[in-house]
Amino acid sequence: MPLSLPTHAINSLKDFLAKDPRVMIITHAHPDGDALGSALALYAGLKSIKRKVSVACIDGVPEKFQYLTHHKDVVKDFDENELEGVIFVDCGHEKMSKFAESKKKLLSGDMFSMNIDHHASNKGFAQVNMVLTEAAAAAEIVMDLLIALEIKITPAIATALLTGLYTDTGGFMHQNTTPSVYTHAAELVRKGGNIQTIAQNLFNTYDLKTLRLWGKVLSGLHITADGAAIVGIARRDYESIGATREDLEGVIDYINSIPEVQYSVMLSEDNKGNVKASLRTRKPDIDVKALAEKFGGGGHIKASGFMIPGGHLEKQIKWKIVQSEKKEK
Ligand SMILES: [Mn+2]
Repeated sequence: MPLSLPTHAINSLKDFLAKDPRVMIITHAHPDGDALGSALALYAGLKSIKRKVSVACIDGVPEKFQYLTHHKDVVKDFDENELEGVIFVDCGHEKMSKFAESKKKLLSGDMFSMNIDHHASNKGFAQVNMVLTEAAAAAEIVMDLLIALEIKITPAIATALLTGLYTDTGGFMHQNTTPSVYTHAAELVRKGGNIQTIAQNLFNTYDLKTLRLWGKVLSGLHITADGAAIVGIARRDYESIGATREDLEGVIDYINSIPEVQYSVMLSEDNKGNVKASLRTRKPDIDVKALAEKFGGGGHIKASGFMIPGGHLEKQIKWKIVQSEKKEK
C-alpha cells in the first residue's frame, strides 16, 4: 500500500517542474542514511527526466555513504540567486538544513519551496508541504512521489531509498517498522536495490578508533536509580583517540540494549563547547520526545535530541535531566 500523498502537493510540484526550473534539493546537516538516501534518490529521479536539479548538504557525504550513486554531486554550498526552487528533504525544521537562515531567499516566497518530511515536529515551513508523520523515513515518501511522477526507479535509486528505510528503522528493528515499510522495501528489492551493499557499509563496518571510542563510552556509563542510562563524552574523550563526535553514531543503541534501562541519554560536547543530547528508549510508555522538548529540542517519541549551547559537559547537565524527569512523575 502506498502512502496517501497530498494530491495538491504532487500537482504543485508537477506544475513547477513543467517550467524546467533550476531546483536545489537540500537535506539536513550531519546527514544520516535517510537524509542522503532520499535526497540522492530524488536527485537521480529528477535528473532522469532531464530537470535542472542539484543537491546540497552543508556537511557533504560521510565516507560510509559514498557507495550511493551521485554522492559526488552533493555540494556543500550554492548561490540561491541561481535557483527558481528548492526542495527540502528529511528536515524536521528548516534550521536543520543550516542553509535556511543564511540564505533567506529560499523560504521568502520569491521561489518555489517544498518540504518533504516525516518528523512529527515539522510545522510545514515551505509553500508546498508533503509531511507524512506515519512514514518511517523520508525515503518512503520520496519513493511514492517518484512513482506518482511516473519516474522509473532504477537499481541505484532503489538502493538509495532502501538506505533511508534501513537507517531510519534501525535495520527494520525499531518500532516504526510498519507493514508499509516492508511493502516499500520489498518493491525496492524487486527493483534491484542492493541490501548487501547497505548492510556492509552501514551495519558491520567500524574502524578501530570508533570501537575504541565506544569502549570509552560504554565503560563510562552510569545508570540512575530510576533506570536512566546516562553517559557524557567530553571533546577530549574522542580527540585523544583521533576520533570525532560523528563516530559516536550508533553507540546509543548498545546502551539502550540493557533490559532494565528505561531510557538512555548520551551527552556529547562539540568543539565549540556546546553539548548535544541524544535520547532513546525502547519502553512503550516512555516518550523521549516530550523530554527533549523541555530542553528546546525535538524528534520522535522513541528517539529525540536537544542542544545545550555553550553548555560544557558537567555533572550539572546530567542532574538537570534526571530532576526534570522525576518532577514529571
Ligand atoms: Mn528521516
